[in-house]
Amino acid sequence: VDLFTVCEEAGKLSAGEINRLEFPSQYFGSWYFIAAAAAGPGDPSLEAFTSMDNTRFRIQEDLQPNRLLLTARIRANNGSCMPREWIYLVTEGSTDLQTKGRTDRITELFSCTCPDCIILQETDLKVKRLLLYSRSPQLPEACVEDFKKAASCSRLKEILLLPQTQEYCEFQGN
Ligand code: MYR
Repeated sequence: VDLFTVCEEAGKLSAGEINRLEFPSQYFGSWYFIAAAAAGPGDPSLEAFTSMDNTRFRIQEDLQPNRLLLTARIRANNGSCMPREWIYLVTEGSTDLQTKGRTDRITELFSCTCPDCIILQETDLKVKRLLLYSRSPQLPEACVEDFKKAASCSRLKEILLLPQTQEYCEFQGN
């Protein structure tokens, strides 16, 4: 099959499997960062990730309504654990997310070809990237390949796979 066919069929980003009725609660809990894609080498979109060995995220309801608390534990290549925190703002009737304090940034959710993964597209003034997350630390190779295909069809050909050679950092109380 030619590239056009691949991109029309398998490679198209789709939000079809995003369950809007349960949104956002079906995404609560723990996630692992698997891969990221951007336009090309030197793209600032991937800069933040090049010194990471692995990252674990946790999503939960915030105390305020229509807000999600996103916490991360980043394991840097040098072994240190870096905690990070963001707040997502949820708009009724949409699965697009805004990041508190980053009004230019929009995060869109897309389906992944395996059941327990999700693709995020982050766009802001400087950045356009696709991010792949999974409920478990490893994803079947085929899902990662499909992610690469989807990225390539969105003209994002630079792929960064998280090395995941070190242990995951702990969340307090786990
Ligand atoms: C960043 O590094 O710029 C932020 C990364 C966001 C990570 C989100 C990981 C979990 C994705 C689950 C879907 C969330 C939908 C409410």
